[in-house]
Amino acid sequence: MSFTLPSLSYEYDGLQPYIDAETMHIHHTKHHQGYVNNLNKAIEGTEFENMSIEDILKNVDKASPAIRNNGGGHYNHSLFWKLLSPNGTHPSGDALEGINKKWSSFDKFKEAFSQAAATRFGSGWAWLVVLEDGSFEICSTPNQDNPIMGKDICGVKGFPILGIDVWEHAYYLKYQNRRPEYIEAFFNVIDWNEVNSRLVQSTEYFK
Ligand code: MN3
Repeated sequence: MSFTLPSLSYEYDGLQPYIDAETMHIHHTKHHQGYVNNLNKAIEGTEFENMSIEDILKNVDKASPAIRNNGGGHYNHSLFWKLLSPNGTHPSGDALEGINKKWSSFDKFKEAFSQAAATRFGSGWAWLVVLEDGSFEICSTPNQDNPIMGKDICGVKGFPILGIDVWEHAYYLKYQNRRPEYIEAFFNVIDWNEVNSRLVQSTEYFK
């Protein structure tokens, strides 16, 4: 089995003015495609060859650095594209309920999430995760690591329902060193229906 680059459900210029077309084009066709190609090479002839991408990440402690980095890269970006939409929505449903329960308001959540994303040193991701008991946490990971890789990765073992890529390749053409502006813009293109749908998927993950 080999992994393939998922297509986007919107055009490269669909997220403008918040995320520019050139960044989206390079990010998808060069960066993500690179993770896919390198992952396929790295798993060839190994015990990971026929595993799902989730299973690869869950067993990452047994994997080579190439599998970890490129497997994480493939999973994270596949997730990221689906969380974005030209028609960004307002937080709603069970996701909003979980956010209010933990942070008492959406604004407080947004502040905490933005802080985690802004202060991740170097390249990485910030996440909103749901834990096995249904409660929410925010955490961040370096490189292409992901919360489903294990508890020691993110401080908690949770299933990511929202994530933001804070590698410079995700924002540098438009925002240069102004990562906080990119994080603020990101909130305009989140598809909260997808966040809610991942929340539903999380029950399957914890089974
Ligand atoms: Mn990226």
